[in-house]
Amino acid sequence: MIVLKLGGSVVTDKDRAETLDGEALSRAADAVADALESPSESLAEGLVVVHGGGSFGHHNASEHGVSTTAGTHDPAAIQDIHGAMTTLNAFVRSRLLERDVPAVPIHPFSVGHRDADGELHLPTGQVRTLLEEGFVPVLHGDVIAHAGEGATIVSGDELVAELARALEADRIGLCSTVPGVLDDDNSVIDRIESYGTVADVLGESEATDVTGGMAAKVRALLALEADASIFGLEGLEGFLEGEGAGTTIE
Ligand code: IP8
Repeated sequence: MIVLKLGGSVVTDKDRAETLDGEALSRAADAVADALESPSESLAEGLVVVHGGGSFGHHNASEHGVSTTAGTHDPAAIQDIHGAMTTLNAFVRSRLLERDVPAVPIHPFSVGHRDADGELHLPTGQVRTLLEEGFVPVLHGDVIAHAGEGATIVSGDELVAELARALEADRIGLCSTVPGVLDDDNSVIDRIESYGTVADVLGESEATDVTGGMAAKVRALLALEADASIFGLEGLEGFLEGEGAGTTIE
């Protein structure tokens, strides 16, 4: 099966609070619907979609000083962050449903938690059952119960890694605002087999928010069994149809 992350900055307008990028979201939903019409071997075994926050959730989280490690005990803060993310989740699912993709919600706040070491625990029985019953579960970055911290943030990327491990995904796709992992000349790196080969381009010293984010993504994906790809919206349908797209991380 395939675990697909739709980046928050792909499907929302990052510059305006709680605003969709409706056109991008429709393109993504079209690509998913088209690919599901004649699914590749791994897609036929199921698709789980995870989306990030973009202009939903992140500003609420920073307003309340909540991060993946710093928690809150304020139920109003949890409501703000979770509410923004479930609103975005409903938009994502309705675009998929409009195209007859059998999308159903799973809200991580209601099912998972972090232990006192910050490790994420996400039961996947319902995801597995929904997949077997032909649904496309749609999860999202969220707030999550955290032992000793109240509730912290769980990112879409963490959920993707956890789901891919637990469900033994064949392929993982991260649909991002860039066409892949870029080298110094801004061209897409075709394949990454070890972090050492790309450490210079993704290195901490030059890390802006975006490259820092990409470095963390590449490290996390290298640690997983399944092949992963990072690509832009234009690569989404090809990826779902089984073609190589953007950068493949082995
Ligand atoms: O955009 C974060 O998810 P991400 C979700 O995948 C939040 O980092 C801020 C609640």
